[in-house]
Amino acid sequence: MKKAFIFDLDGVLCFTDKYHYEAWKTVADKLCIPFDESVNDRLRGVSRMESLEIILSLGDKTYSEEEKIKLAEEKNGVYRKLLENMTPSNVSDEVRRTLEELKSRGYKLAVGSSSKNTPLILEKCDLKKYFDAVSDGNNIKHSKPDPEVFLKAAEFLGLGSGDCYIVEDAEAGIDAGKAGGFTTIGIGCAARYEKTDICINTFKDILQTAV
Ligand code: B16
Ligand code: MG
Repeated sequence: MKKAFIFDLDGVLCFTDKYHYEAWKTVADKLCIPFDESVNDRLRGVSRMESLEIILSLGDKTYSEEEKIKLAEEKNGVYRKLLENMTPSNVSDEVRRTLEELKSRGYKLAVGSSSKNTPLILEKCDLKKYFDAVSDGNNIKHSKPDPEVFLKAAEFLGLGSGDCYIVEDAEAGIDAGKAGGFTTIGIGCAARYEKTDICINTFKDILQTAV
């Protein structure tokens, strides 16, 4: 029997996609690069700098490292301002009740997110209290699909990858989970991905896995 669940943040516990979209669109519009929801979907679970590379590849200009860092900082500035609007109401009762039920069944819970803004999001949404460990973009060198963020989360819990489920919405996150030897649970886009081990429709379906 597994001992823990490691949750992706954006797209699983809460939804910041619209903020990422708005912030990247500000940068893309300034550079006259076409940007829409389908491009935004390709950025799920992908690090900030890799997301920028994907957006810049849709334009025809090349940028120096310095320019790229400035563009990423600009996006993050807009994004963090938007995150300030988040409140605990941005996390559903379904998510909160499921996390509480998993804890009462004795499971350890952790966050495994590519985002360097994880501490701010957890604080704004009052989510920190549910988790025994947090592994995020601030403690890793390699972003998803590399398994580092999840392996670190398991290490912080004092467990091995065989003891933990990963819950993800992004293909890059499922690839990361599989590469690390975890059992993966996919929701949203990841529930339609052929490499996902267990596909669920809605967050509380996790409870059927955790028997
Ligand atoms: P930041 P997750 C990911 O979070 C997002 O899905 C992805 O769109 C974003 O680019 C990445 O975090 C980095 O975020 O710019 O805040 O460091 O899905 O792994 O929780
Ligand atoms: Mg995600």
